[in-house]
Amino acid sequence: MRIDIITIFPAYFGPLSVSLIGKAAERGDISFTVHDLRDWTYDVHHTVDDSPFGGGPGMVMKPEPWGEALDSVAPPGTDPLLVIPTPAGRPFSQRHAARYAAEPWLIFACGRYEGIDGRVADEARSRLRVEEVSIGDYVLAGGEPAVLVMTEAIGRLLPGVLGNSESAADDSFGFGAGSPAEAGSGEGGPRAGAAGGPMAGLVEGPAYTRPRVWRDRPVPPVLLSGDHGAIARWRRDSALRRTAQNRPDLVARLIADDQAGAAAVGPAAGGPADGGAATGPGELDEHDRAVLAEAGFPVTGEDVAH
Ligand code: JD8
Repeated sequence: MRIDIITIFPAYFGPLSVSLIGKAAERGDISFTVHDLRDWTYDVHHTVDDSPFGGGPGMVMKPEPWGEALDSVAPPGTDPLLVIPTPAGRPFSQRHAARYAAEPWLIFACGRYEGIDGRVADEARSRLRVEEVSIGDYVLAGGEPAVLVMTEAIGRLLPGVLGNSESAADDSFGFGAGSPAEAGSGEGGPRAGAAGGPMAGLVEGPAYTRPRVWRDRPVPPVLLSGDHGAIARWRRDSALRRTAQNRPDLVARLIADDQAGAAAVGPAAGGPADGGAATGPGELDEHDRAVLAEAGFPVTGEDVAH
């Protein structure tokens, strides 16, 4: 994968040379090129900003340096995906990360000040695929930190980047029935669904390692049992409880998907009268519903059946 980054703070991306992304770059799995936007300015001050038309606080990034930079980095006839971080963008999610990881070439445009003149994205859309994304509902001072976040989320999904002890298969927020290709183009984050791993639509529970007892705190005994079925069940329960505690929005989506799913396979849809053993990933089984009910999310099978 090729990644180009255009910024007025090239030094911000030193961290790309460390940890697993740095090793991936060393191996050539990812080729990073960081461009200084000021290279496309010609006045003695290498000016990249100017005051906003219509008044208001702060400065706006001028269109000319950006136009020339994008013409140079993505010459006519090339087809990179241009990603512009902005607090006004679509919520970046694991789905975006998976879809972007399937792209051969990404360009990230890092804005600063009050943002980039709006015509730059419009002009770019006349010849490139352009996506404006936000990494979260808080305000940063520029796009650079968002690009560091996204390059890590994308890079770790590339083949060979994660060590074999790690796997992205059962990531939190694993997306559901939809393929990565659907990711991002349509609204909405991960959807617990058939294709997702055991953690589809959930956040993970806590993890433990040696010593078995630390400061009089033992590791949950089931994890030492060797009973992989019981361990998997315990981990899913732990994930359901933590998701209910910290991400009620994800539980609401799980329940909605489960009801939608059951509606699709339930008696009304000619499915087995008992709604069938709801064991598919993303579907809630009786045990899941009991755990969620105990965590404050009463989901009776009845709700699902009708
Ligand atoms: C790009 C300029 C700063 C934003 C005036 C503060 C993403 N989740 C996110 N929060 N903030 C950003 C982000 C902020 C940026 C730029 C991304 C370019 N700023 C501006 C508007 C208000 N200042 C982001 N992704």
